[in-house]
Amino acid sequence: MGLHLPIVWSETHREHLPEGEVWVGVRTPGTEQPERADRILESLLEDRVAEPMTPGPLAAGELERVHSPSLLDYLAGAWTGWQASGHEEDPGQDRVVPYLFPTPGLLGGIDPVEPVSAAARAGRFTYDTMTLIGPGTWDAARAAAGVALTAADLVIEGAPAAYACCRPPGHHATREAIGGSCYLANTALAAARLADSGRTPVAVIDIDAHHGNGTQSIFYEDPTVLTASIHVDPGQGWFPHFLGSAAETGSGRGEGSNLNLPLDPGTGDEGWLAGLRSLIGWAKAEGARSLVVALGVDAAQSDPESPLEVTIEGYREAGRLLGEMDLPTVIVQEGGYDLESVGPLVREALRGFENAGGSD
Ligand code: SP5
Ligand code: ZN
Repeated sequence: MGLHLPIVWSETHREHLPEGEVWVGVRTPGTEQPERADRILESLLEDRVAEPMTPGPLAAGELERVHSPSLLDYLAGAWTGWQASGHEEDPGQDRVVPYLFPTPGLLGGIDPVEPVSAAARAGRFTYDTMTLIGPGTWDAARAAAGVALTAADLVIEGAPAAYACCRPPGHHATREAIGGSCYLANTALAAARLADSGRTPVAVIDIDAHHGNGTQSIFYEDPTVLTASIHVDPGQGWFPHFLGSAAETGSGRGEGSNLNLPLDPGTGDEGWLAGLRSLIGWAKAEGARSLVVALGVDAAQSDPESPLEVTIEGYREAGRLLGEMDLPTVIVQEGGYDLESVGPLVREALRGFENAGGSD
């Protein structure tokens, strides 16, 4: 018994303290808390003797593989820009929150002026009001990106699989926007790194309860990275609301390289695992040669953020099915918000993965 796959993490995640989410205009306590990653690591270390690895600093240009220079420039200065704006005192807001959004309805086809106000700049690069930026957010987001990239490097160097304990999560971040508690696209960075090493096509299989809209959009026209997501149906009132339908299949050269499987609220192990089998079957049929699992555990019954009803045994079985694919695999942490169960859920998913086809 015991987990053998390398675990990569960074305690720098603790510097990201969202201290809430502005939801329907009200600052609520928020769910994406530092304790999440600490609880996950604690559960994994019960099973493992070796220390987790921590990456060094990012090299120049690593984030530009999946993000625009303008988003990265914004994120690097967002907190100091907010401080300079005086909004901590007037009106008394200690996190970066967007004020207005340059939607197509506002712009009417006209190229927008590049805004100078900190709150307007936030609207240019943020698509919801829930993804707050504080003093340590940029450092923590870069550390999480480094965790994902390091796990990908371990696999490229020959490890059969590696687990990236990323926080903040990443699958809702797009090339040029943050949202859904995500800042940098950790899963997409790992997938791009595998693609650049020649293990194409890479399959990304996203089992977080929410649609992986950021990963989807980054690779939407890229046939070398297949993206598949199983999630609660956004069309039935769930985040990210505007994306995630089965009609989204990729475009241009990437036509046919994206697969979405929206599920009804209340779906449990049987329907969820049947759906996962179909995503796996698709990735195999498309000839996937490496795998990135976007491991959100918020589809669990115990999770406050989604209406899916997957059990801990369901997560273990999901891990086993993904392990049976027998591909070089990077497992990247995404959501999972119930502090009591988040650690055991990740541990069981990883145990299932490691024991696929094995006996211990
Ligand atoms: C990575 C990930 O799982 N992100 C999830 C983002 C979805 N958040 C949507 C939250 C919707 C409002 N929740 C109500 C909370 C009330 N306190
Ligand atoms: Zn989620």
